[in-house]
Amino acid sequence: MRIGIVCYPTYGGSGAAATELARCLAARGHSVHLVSASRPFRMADDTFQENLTLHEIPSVDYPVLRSELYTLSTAVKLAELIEEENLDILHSHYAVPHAVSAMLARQICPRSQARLVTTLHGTDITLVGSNRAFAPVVRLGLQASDAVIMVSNWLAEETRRRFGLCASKPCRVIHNFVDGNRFKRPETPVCCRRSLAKPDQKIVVHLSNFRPVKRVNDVIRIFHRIVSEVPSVLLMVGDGPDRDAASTLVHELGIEKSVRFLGLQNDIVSLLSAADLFLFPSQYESFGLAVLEAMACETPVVCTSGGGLPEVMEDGATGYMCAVGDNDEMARRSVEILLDSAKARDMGRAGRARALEFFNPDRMLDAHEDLYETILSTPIASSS
Ligand code: GMT
Repeated sequence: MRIGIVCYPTYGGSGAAATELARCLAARGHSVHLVSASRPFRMADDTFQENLTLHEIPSVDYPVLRSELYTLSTAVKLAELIEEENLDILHSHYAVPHAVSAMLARQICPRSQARLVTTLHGTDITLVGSNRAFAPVVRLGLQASDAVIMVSNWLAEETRRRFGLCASKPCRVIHNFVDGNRFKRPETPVCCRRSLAKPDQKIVVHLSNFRPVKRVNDVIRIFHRIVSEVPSVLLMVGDGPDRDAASTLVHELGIEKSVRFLGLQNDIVSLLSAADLFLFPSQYESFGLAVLEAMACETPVVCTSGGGLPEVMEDGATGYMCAVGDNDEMARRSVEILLDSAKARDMGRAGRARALEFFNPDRMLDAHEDLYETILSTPIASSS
């Protein structure tokens, strides 16, 4: 199949999931065109891959025109691809504005038979792209799609509740996946461990885009309790709007010697593999790709049970899930894992086993191919 995939390039789960999908579909022999405003961070390594072409959406720099034109620039780029590459499938990741750009692209190319697929990732539905006024735009994008994918059952339910998905098109849950060959703890301890912590210190890692939904101040408060019982360091990986507030709290609590803000990092596998614990106290997650990647690296997880996280984690087996905001319990469970190496090892192994069994690429790629074939054999969605 000839498949176009459009996603955000910046650090975040939807861009990561879309890039992994593009890579794996290309490896299966499909001709894949990945479209993004710049090189997606998960393609930071420059390795050439057969069947995979990257297309950059040009930015508009004429002074009269404003940055909102991203929607149109994307539509124009997608329309070019539809024409030039004769795409069978145009797959948007994150509804706003990609699903609408894809709809416009197909309207620009009325003879095209390209089918539109939209994968919803979470905040495009729950926060409606961070602005409630965009709800009608999301609805339009969903109506124009020939199929809709949601990354968890929880998100499917949220989407139904807020947008009442129609029965006239395939709407499927296809979970995110992790490539266990790349997300794998090395047999010898990762070398960065030595530079990150003293030999007697445990390493706790948090990785996110530091948005309010991640509750990064809870990460700091939980760690404050952990470090009073277990010699440890906290690595804060990522960046975002709540980074400064978290840094301020670190200073207020007097734990600045034990907390490092590492910013945006590409070598996530090394950091997750160096960790003794992955801490993720989110308000909710539609899925929680970072949790899955930590599990694949055999790192036990302490997280909340918000949103779709219970579909990824197995409480008591791959780590612990606690109520949102119950920092005492998350600290208690973290200390329990950090002080019991055998338990930490068993939970890490159970996490990897679960990741490989239920979230392996083959299973999810089969589900994507099946969906693509289904919509290619049915008429195009009428609302576009
Ligand atoms: O809102 C974010 O955290 C970013 C967002 C994204 O687009 O990167 O993440 C969402 O999509 C990820 C990939 O499907 C999921 O793993 C995250 O759980 C989801 N975030 C939320 O639901 C808050």
